[in-house]
Amino acid sequence: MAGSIHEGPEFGIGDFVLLREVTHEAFLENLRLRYEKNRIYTYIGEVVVSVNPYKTVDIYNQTYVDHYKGRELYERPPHIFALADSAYKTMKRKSRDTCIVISGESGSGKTEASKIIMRYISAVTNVSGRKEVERVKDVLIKSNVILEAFGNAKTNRNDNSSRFGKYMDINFDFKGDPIGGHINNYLLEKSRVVHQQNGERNFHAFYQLLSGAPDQKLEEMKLSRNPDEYHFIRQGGSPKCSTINDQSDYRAVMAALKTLNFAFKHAETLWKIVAAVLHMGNMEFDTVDEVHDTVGVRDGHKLKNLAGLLSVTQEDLKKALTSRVIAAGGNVVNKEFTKSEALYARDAFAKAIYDRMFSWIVSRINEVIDPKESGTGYIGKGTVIGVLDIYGFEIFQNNSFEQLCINYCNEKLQQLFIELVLKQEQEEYMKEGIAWVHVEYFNNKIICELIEQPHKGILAILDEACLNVGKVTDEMFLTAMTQKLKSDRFTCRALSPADKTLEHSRDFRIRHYAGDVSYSVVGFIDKNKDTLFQDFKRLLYNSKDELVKAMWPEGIQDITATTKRPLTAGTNFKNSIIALVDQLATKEPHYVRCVKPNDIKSPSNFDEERVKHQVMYLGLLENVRVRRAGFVYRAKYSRFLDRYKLITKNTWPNFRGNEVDGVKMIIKSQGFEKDVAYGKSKIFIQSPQTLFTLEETRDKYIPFIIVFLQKFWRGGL
Ligand code: AD9
Ligand code: MG
Repeated sequence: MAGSIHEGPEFGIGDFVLLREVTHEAFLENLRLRYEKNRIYTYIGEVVVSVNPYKTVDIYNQTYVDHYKGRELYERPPHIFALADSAYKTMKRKSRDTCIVISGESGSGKTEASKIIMRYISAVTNVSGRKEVERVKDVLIKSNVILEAFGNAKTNRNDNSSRFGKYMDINFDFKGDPIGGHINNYLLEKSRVVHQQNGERNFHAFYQLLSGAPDQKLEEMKLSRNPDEYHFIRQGGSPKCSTINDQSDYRAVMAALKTLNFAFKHAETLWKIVAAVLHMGNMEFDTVDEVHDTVGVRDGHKLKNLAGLLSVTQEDLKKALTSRVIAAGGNVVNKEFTKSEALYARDAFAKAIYDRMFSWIVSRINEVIDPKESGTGYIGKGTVIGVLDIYGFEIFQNNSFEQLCINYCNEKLQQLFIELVLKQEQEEYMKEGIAWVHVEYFNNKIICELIEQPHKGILAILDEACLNVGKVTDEMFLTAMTQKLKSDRFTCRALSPADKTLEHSRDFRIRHYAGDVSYSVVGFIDKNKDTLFQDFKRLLYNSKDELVKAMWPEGIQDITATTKRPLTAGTNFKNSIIALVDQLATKEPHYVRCVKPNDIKSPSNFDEERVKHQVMYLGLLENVRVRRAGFVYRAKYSRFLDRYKLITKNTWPNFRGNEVDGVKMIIKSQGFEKDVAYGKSKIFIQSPQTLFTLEETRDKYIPFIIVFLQKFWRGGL
């Protein structure tokens, strides 16, 4: 591991900015070459491009930590540790809040990257070995185990796909030691609780419970070990996953719950809720009154089990599953469900209870990692490093409301990337008093607006449709969109007469920055409204289990009480993403751009087409162009002098004058005066060729310097 800008030609080029020509071919060739040599990281300036190796690469051990600790980005070959260290240094030295934004499509390695970063930060902090800080580090890392168990699932893109977005702030004290953190979670894909596409699984927790829990516990919960017995987790037809060991993962979750100080009875309740959802999926209903089309619960035993797990009475549960109370004109009437209404209500109930449990887990983790509770004695919030690991852009066979939210979120992050990277460049040039050169790039702002614009965007039209209770169908929402949206990024298949007969007639299509996605409009209104009958809320509020009760405080409300209409799921999500982006924009950003080498999870397959597509939509080439447009390289005068002083006699071995003068002497000696600009604190170099030549010249002198130093040490000089 040589400490040089070049790793040697056999490893390609460590920084894309130094490519001889900026073309897709050259970019891909370099990325492939490095990937094949297990060099999975490459820079674009300060941005790290990471290619998922799909195998264990031994580059995260202590030797590597030591190698990168406290070093500058360019001193060592590209590595995510260097980026983590850079964020850490900025946070510590400048007391600036920083953030690391990790983006890339599903399965490209974002979650792994975020964990590697956290482990690095953990490895380089708390040199004095304070016990409380060690506990904080342990808790921060173990919290992932719990969140992944309940919030990740096997999808057709990734065996451990994050089905929620996560932004985690890590707080540091003035010494630079972690003292706590805070997690914001974004929209859990709760529809997965009741339905999975072919080849996919439900959240890991379900399978972990069935495989890992002791016999006695399963008996108590009236569960069998066989996942195929449960409607909610067998629909994907693939309960086993070769890369996942549910049994040992269950034990790891139990250990993590302990580390995070979850009360034993709370941990029990979490598993009881998971079990309850499994039983709920097997609840069936029979029509009991043909005339009024009303239903009853088919199996009394199942009802009893479920009531037991939720600590509610069988009577109340039965009522909530088969009817609801409606307040009409001041009167309260009981409306019995039809069979399809009962099934719909059952699914809504299962999704809500799981979703609420997940939110509770996050809030409980937040209590545990709250810096004030850390025992480190630190009072303020200190400085933070935020790590964003959010679900990647995804295109499935069937895309629904959740995919729209996920892809919208990725549009917003891309937008932030464009703004910040360009903004940062511009600011740097201004600060240094150097003229800015404009670069053309694709700005995806129009797509963000298509989705989020107040009154006019897709989410606003959807909200409007949701206001008209019971009257508007998904199809009417589709028609409203086709009438109101005027964007070449939006098309509706139904508009084409030829397509009307196809099963996709209820699709609309968005040309996202990362590709075209067809969304089926079916279920949009329902998912956006996201209503759960008050009857269920009251049922759970009346649970004898204090945790279940605490999760449903609004169950106390009377059915006749008029309450404000809650925000829709889409608007809630939009608001939280806008708040997130605003928050990120206040911090000094660092970027990891993850690339997925193939769709078959293979460690040795570099699928040129797939990678090219990602390189294009991530705007990586534009990123290189922006960096090169003005100047490919910039460095503080002191650093430049240090590195290249051996090139001229005037500056070697020691230059005693003004640093800028020394740098100018070096540049003049090589005849590069026309290719550089002198800023206030940094030298800027325009063409990569200049930098190559400087590096080559430096390499040429190094053997002489070694001889010189050897003589010097032997006293021969
Ligand atoms: V999603 O948007 O949550 O569906 P991610 O988070 O981008 O997705 P993830 O980090 O989960 O992807 O990576 C997918 C899989 O790739 C992991 O489970 C590992 O098996 C594999 N992977 C990713 N990065 C690395 C790595 N640095 N070293 C080894 C890796 N394996
Ligand atoms: Mg992930």
